[in-house]
Amino acid sequence: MNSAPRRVEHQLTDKGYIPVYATGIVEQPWADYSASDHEVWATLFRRQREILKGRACNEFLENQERFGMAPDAIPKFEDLNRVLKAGTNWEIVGVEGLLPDDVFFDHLANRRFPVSWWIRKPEQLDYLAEPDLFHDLFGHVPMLLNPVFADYVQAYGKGGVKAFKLGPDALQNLTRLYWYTVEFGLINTPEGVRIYGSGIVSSKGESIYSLESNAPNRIGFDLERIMRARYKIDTYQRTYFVIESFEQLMRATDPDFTPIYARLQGLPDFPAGEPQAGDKLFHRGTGEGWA
Ligand code: HBI
Ligand code: FE
Repeated sequence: MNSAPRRVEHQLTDKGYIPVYATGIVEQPWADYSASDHEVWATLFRRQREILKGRACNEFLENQERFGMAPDAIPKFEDLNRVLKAGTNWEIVGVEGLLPDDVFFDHLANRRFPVSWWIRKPEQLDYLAEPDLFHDLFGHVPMLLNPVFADYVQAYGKGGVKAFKLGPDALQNLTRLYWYTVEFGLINTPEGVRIYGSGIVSSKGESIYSLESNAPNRIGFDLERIMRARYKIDTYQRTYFVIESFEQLMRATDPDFTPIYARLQGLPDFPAGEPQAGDKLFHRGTGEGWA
C-alpha cells in the first residue's frame, strides 16, 4: 500500500493552493495501517476524550460510546457502518482526502459521509490543514448518529448541490453555514455552552480555547448573519455561533435558500472577528490573547 493518499493536483482556490484528491471511493486498507498509525489514533483519542469531558455536548460523547470507538486501534469503517446504518441510515465511505465541493455535496445529499482512509503522521499531531481519518471519524461521525443532525447534514448536502449550480457567491454563503455549524458549532445547554463542531472536538487547543478564551465572540445562531461571516482556515476562530438545539439547525434549512442568496448578493460580508448590531451575544470577545 502506498503510505500516502493519491493527490491529483494542487488547486488554486480563494483559500490559496489546496490539495485536491482523486474523488473515487476507496476501501479502508485496515490491514495495512502501521503500528505508528494505530499509535497516533490512540494518542489523539485518549487526549481528546479527556479534554472533551465537560466541554463536548452529551450527544457527542454518548454517540461516540454507542459506536464503541476505543483507543486501542483505528476503528474499522465496516464496524462503524453497522451502527450508523442501523441508527440513522448514514454510511461512511473511504476517500483519498479533501474533495471538490460538488463531489462532497453529492455524498452528503445521499447520506454518505466521506472519510479519509489515512491518518496524520506523529509530527502532525497538533495541527493538520486537511481532514484526515481522525478528524473525520472522531470528529464528524458521532454526531451523524443524532437523527436531527443527520437530517440537517443531508439537507445541507442537497442545498450544496443546488448552490454549486447557482455559482460562487451562493456557494460561499453555504460553505460558511457548514463552517460555523458542522465544523465549529457550539450549542447552549442547561449546564452552559458546549461543543458539537467537528473541527473543534478534533483539536486539543481549540477544544479549550472555544469555550474558555476571552478572545472570540460567541454569538447566537442566525442563518443570514452566518452566511455573511468570513472565516479563517488556519487559526482558531474569532467568532463562534451558538445554537439552542439541533432542531433549530434543521428548521433553518426549511426555506429555499435561493431568495436568501439573492438578497445577500448586494450586502457586504462581515469580518471574521467583529460582533454586529443585532447579534445575540453569549460572550463579547476581547480579541486579545491566545492564538
Ligand atoms: N471534502 N473529504 C472532504 N471533507 C470535507 O469536510 C470537505 C470536503 N470538501 C469540501 C468541504 N468539506 C467544505 O468546503 C464544505 O463546506 C463543502
Ligand atoms: Fe470536517
